[in-house]
Order: sequence, then C-alpha cells, then structure tokens
Amino acid sequence: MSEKILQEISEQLQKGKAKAVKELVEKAVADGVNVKSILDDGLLSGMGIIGAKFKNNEVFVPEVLVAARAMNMGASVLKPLLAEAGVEASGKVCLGTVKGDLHDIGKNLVKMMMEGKGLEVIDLGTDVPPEKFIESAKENDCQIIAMSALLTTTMAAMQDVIEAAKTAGIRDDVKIMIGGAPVTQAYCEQINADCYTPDAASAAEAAAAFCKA
Ligand code: B1M
Repeated sequence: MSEKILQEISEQLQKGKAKAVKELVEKAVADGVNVKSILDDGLLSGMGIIGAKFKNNEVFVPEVLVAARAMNMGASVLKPLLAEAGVEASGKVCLGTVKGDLHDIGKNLVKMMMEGKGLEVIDLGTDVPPEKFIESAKENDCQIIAMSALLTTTMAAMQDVIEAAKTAGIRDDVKIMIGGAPVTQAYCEQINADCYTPDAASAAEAAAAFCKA
C-alpha cells in the first residue's frame, strides 16, 4: 500500500507534476506513511532517476527544473514533520550554495533539517559569493557557515570562503560545514573545513552538536 503511493510520488515528480506530488505527499502523510520513507523512497528516489536520465542525455534542463520544483513542493509538506519534537538547539547558521552554483534542493533539505533541530538558518540562496557568507555571518553573529556545492567546478569556492573568513578575522569564531554530491571527507581535510557530512540529516545533527558545545 505505502509502496504504491511512494512509487506514484516518484513517477509524478519525474513528470514534473508539482501539484500532484504535493497532493500525494499530503495523502501519504495522512495515511501514516513514514515521513523519512516519503522523502527517501518517494521524492529523492524520483529525483535520483531524473539525475541518471539527465546524465545520459535522456532528459534536459527544462525537465530537470520542473522535477526540482515538484521536489521542493513535496518537501515543503514534510518540513514541519521533520522537526524532532523536544530536540531543541539554539544557534545560528548562514547557509548557501556556493558561487557559480544554482543547485538548491540539497541546500533546502539541509535548511529544513537544521530548522527541525531548532537552529535559526539564514538562507543566502544560491550562487553566493564568499564575501556574502562572511558579511552575513558577521552581521548575524552566526556560529556556523554551511556551504553546499553540486558541481566539481564550483566546490573550489568553498576554499575561497575559508580564506575570506581568515582575512576577515572570523575563522576561529565560526565552524565551517560543507557538503554536496562531489564533496568528500578528504576534500574537507584538504581545505581545512571543520566538518563534512554526506546528507542533510547528519548535517543537522553535526550543526546542533557544534551549537551545543
Ligand atoms: Co545539475 N548537475 N547542472 N541541475 N543536476 C548535476 C549535479 C550533475 C551531477 C548531473 C550529471 O551530469 N550527472 C552534473 C554535475 C557534474 C559534476 O560537476 N560532477 C550537473 C550539471 C553538469 C549541471 C549543469 C552544468 C548542466 C548544464 O547546464 N549543462 C548546470 C549547472 C548550473 C549551475 O549550477 N551553474 C546544471 C543545472 C541544473 C538544473 C538548474 C537544471 C537543476 C537544479 C535545480 C535546482 O536545484 N533548483 C539540476 C539538477 C536538479 C541536477 C541533478 C539532476 C539533481 C541534483 C539534486 O537536486 N539532487 C544532479 C544529478 C544528481 O545529483 N544525480 C545534477 C537531490 C539533492 C537532494 O541531492 O543536492 O546532492 P544533493 O544533496 C544531498 C547531499 O549532497 C547532501 O544532502 C542531500 C541529501 O540529504 N548535501 C549536503 C547537499 N548539500 C549539503 C550541505 C551540507 C551537508 C550535506 O553541509 C553544509
């Protein structure tokens, strides 16, 4: 029963039917389907299939964009449910996708999960230049700068943000967290970031731990 609706969510997402995806996600929630399963086996599964087709030139940018919109609509229904009752951390995070990079689905998931942990997230959006991360962290007194990158060509911008934090004299005051499909633990060590996590849920856990420390 739940497998059928998850399959439908995945299929409608691949077709870019945002309204149908939203309604199906609402129905799955009402039917008591596990929220993490809706995210992983419905929404992310559909996005994964689109990703593979994109790579093989079976679908192109417009199809991927409408699928991404459907993904964001579906995920927005889950947002309040991803909050873990009673697990409250207090802290502020500046979050964005690095300069030159327009991918925001992973970043939006990281935001949702962090907010679910009680953290305040200042969302700088996509294509964020290093100086904007720094200005915002200073202005808002953030404990964490969190960056997402999806392209091998843009992940180098993470190092630019670290250098800009050093130049601005705030490197010791903030933890720098990085993630995104091409990013690895080895890269984290190479650029002297503080933390790499492979997914949004573990990013939120690490951020909450930093803010409690
Ligand atoms: Co783009 N794209 N894209 N794309 N796109 C990829 C990333 C690609 C792998 C596709 C492919 O060829 N197989 C490829 C990158 C190749 C590379 O560099 N290695 C690629 C390319 C090449 C491009 C363009 C250059 C294509 C072109 O124009 N010729 C172009 C670049 C535009 C730009 O950014 N300047 C481009 C454009 C686009 C769209 C605009 C059409 C669209 C983005 C829409 C949007 O985001 N609103 C798009 C999409 C959707 C994808 C794929 C299909 C899906 C990405 C996604 O959202 N995944 C992607 C293929 C794929 O990944 N299979 C692809 C779902 C999302 C939940 O995963 O963001 O990885 P992800 O987040 C994960 C983890 O990585 C982690 O948490 C999430 C899971 O919980 N995570 C973090 C993410 N950020 C984190 C931060 C953290 C911790 C964890 O701490 C701070």
